[in-house]
Amino acid sequence: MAVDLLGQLRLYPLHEDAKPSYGTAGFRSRAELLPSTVFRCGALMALRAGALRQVTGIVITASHNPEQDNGVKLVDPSGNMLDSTWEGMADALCQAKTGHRAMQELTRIKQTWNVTTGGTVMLAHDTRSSANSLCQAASAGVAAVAGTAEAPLLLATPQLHWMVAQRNQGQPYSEADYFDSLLGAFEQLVSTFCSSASAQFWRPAFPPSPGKRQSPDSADFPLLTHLFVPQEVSVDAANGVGASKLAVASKRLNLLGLSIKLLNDGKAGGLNSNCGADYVQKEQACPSGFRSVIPGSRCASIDGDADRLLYFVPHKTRGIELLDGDRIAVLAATLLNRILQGRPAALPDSSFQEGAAGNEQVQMGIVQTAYANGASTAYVHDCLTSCKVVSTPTGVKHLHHAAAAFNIGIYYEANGHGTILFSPDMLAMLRQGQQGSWQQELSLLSKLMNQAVGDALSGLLLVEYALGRLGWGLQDWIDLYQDLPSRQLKVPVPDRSVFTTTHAEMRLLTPNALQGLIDSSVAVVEKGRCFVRPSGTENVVRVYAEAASQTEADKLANTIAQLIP
Ligand code: 16G
Ligand code: ZN
Repeated sequence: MAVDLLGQLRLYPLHEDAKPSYGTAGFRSRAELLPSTVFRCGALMALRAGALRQVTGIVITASHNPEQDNGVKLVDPSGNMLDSTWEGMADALCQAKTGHRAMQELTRIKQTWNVTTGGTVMLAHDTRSSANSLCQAASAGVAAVAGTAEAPLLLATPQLHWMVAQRNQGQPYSEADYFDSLLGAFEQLVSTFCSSASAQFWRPAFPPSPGKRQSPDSADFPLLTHLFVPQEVSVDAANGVGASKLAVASKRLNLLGLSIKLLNDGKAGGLNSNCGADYVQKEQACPSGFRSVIPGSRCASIDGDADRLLYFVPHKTRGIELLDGDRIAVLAATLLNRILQGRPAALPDSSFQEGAAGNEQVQMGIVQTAYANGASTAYVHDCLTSCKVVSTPTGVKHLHHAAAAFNIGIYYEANGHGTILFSPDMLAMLRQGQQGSWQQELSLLSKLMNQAVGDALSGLLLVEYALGRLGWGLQDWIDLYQDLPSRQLKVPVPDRSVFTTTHAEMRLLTPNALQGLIDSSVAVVEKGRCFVRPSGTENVVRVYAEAASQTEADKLANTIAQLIP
């Protein structure tokens, strides 16, 4: 039976206060403004599935935003975010003021892509109370263009991205398969490369450098540094969807000696309320619910939809030592570099040329954004010399694309969003590796790391494996470099679109003259760096400043914030 598309569009009218705009990661706003946007995204993603004859996906989530917000993340058949060539169409469709105009946009899309019928769309949602009604809107949108909406599942964002990618490659794609893939890879990595048998194997080849500092964890060096030492990690699950997913994983991880102590698991506190990765990073403070955690212990924090991960060490006061996304990228690069060089267990040592004797066939790169702490960039330049550093604008869609250009592309935003991509050529080469070889280790790491998008569970397993494999404690990781003090501010503006940027958002093109004023202020600050960029998720501009001291960084950020017209 033909569907009355116009009639359906009119059932989901654009709210008069809604101003939908496809931002850094899809549409996001207060939940009550979203039904029209979500309905239309349902239709759009069904048409994209129909046009490409593959499955697409939609996640109803507003990530680290408060509970009353919601949003929609659109998943391409590759498992990545919606191809940027469709963002303009998504905007035009969602901004159409009337059902009739929206219908015209859909007709235009159908004609451009020569598609008459929608395809299959997988749906997921986080723990927000608005999820049900918005999932219904998305399903109705899919059905309105004669597509097939699958039953919505409670999932972490990266799980759905993974499932869509697997399914379109003809691979097992259920949630159980997701856990099997990640946890199975972790189990195999630990048993093959961190067991006492493999420790014997590694020992003669990679003795510690004489006279170098040994970490507290490596007192029994060399044998024990290669064993997977039992660890406990206290994880702040942001009272979000990641809590139940981590609970599933932790049963299997316990057997390997990795014990996850779940806090902010959604049983008491509010979603992202004084907790979660965004809170921990922006406030540089311990999340709520961590009172019982012993100062100095190993902690991690994920966000409301479990695609961001940070590590931190609580101090005796409320303060923390933050190990952010930049640091996760550097840890990953160090591990991969040493695997490629066949010397995983060397101690942190900045005089050692990490990249010098690497496997030259393999091009490895780290992708950062303007927010990457200058000390992390300098460390990669100075000590990971075989690793190229590339900067892109903020947002996973930009980083992911840049990382895909390398054989091994590591991308992490400072806020903890990222993963490691292995190119198809690289994966083909790795498949030929024998049991216990570096190829097998990298191949298992490619299964551990979500290849579709940043994933907090993947990231946590990577960090734990890397530390175990290198024989490092948190302090070794912290000692790699010292972050430059920084300050972030946000300044509300009437219209953020007047702020345009270049050089991966590090410089302003407009408003005219503002960049010149920023340059003059930065020039007189020791190790000063500062940039201003419009947010892609809120109507504000963000100011980031870095300097040799916290006082100077604060002062620089405040000075620039006051220049914002
Ligand atoms: C979104 C992005 C995140 C980015 C942030 C920046 C994805 C999946 N998420 O959360 O990567 O760091 O926006 O927000 O791309 P902003 O533009 O408001 O500063
Ligand atoms: Zn998120």
